[in-house]
Amino acid sequence: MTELIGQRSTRAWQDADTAHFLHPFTDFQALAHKGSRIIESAHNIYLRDTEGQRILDAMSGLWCVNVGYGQQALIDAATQQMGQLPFYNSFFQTTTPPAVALAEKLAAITPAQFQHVFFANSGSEGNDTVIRVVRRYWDLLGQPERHVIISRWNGYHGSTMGGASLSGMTYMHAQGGLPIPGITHIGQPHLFEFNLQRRSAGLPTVEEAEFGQMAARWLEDKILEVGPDKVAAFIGEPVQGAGGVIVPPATYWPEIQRICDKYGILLVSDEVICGFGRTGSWFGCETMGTRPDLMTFAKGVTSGYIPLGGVMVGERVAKVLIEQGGEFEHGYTYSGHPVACAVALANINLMQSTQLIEHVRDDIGPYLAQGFESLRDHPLVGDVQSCGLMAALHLVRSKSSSGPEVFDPQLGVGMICRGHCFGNGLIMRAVGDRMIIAPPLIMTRAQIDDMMALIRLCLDRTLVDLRTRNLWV
Ligand code: PXG
Repeated sequence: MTELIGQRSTRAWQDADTAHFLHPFTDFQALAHKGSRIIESAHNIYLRDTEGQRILDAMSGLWCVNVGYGQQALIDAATQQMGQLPFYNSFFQTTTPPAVALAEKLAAITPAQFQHVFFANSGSEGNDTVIRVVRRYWDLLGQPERHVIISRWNGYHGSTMGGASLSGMTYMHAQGGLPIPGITHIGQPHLFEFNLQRRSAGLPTVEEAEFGQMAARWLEDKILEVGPDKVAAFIGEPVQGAGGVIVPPATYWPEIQRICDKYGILLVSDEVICGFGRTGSWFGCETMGTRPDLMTFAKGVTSGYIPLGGVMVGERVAKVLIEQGGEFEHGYTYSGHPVACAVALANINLMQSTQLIEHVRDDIGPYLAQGFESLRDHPLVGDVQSCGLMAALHLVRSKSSSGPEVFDPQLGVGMICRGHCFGNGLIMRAVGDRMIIAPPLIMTRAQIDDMMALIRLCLDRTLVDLRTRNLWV
């Protein structure tokens, strides 16, 4: 491999990177000025860059390397399948053993209503498939006017035209005339932000349980506004990932389920981040107690070793597509790619044989939650949330008795903190001033201890830095 790619200095890689590679979600000029960090290898939970620095990857690549780096079973599965059959399609009444075996395995590990899967290559493609499936379902039932899909502001569902439209990121919509028609958004169940707004409006704050119900009822308001006979589906992430690890109150999802049931609206759980153990169950909907009709997955299905995504189609929908649908005019060249499916199977088998879900649910999930709770005493930490192996802390300017006060977003305090993390060998993501992690599920308690110590160190350095810059009073 290194023979094909060749050895170069960090600088040489950076120059070629700038000359030819347009990175995703990147200000190209700013990156050209700064130069990329080049990640060369990885093992377990650690990355190594071309400068020889070891970095604790508390983001699992990008929310995906659930089993950690260097798992031989996944490498062997890919190698074996590459040799035997690197590719064949599943379009013209053909199939391949890895795709069939994975479909069967997914039917076994997902909630009982899921017996069928449609394969894609990413979460974005999975969510585009969701739009196609949902609209086809209502067409087949003779309700073609039921095309509106409700999503949430600050939810993330991908970057294709469909995925970005479902996403509630206004800065994405601003580029390219999005959302596409028939997609509308409601507020997110973000208690910290909601209460900040209440306080600044001079209104009393709201308790968590009450807020969960309130935020769910925004869905009912929207359904009534659009017209119940026009709404096809509601989509949401069990815990919002890219939006900043926003864990909804326990009262939120049961109320959402009740509202979907009341109006006969399809419930779509976007499990691209929450699936495959992240929340301490196989799927986030199990942690949150919902019964989705469709479930998007990607990332953790292969632990990111190779691209694969898809949609689990519940029997309510599958029955209609199969029995009444005729040909479904949708699919991707690589739907059911045999190498990706073989790696996914090895990944799921490894998760089962090592009882990785139980490890998160019973041991390190609660242990991480404890660690994060202990950060509440830090002067910069105004809020803490966690669920399974994902967690967030909100950086604040002060914590007076009347409630936390946030920094001016223009100051980029989250990015300053992220800089200290990078500098100290820790990958932690900043979403505004919310610092988030989603580390590999294989972490041991000792590794969590090391990570927590690093996080505290980086918070301390951030505080010193803010004082030096006169941003902390
Ligand atoms: N749904 C969810 C819930 C996601 O988190 C997608 C769909 C799209 O998946 P693909 O495979 O098309 O990227 C995602 C992806 C971030 C970040 O900055 C998060 C994602 C992707 C890129 C960046 O946290 N999540």
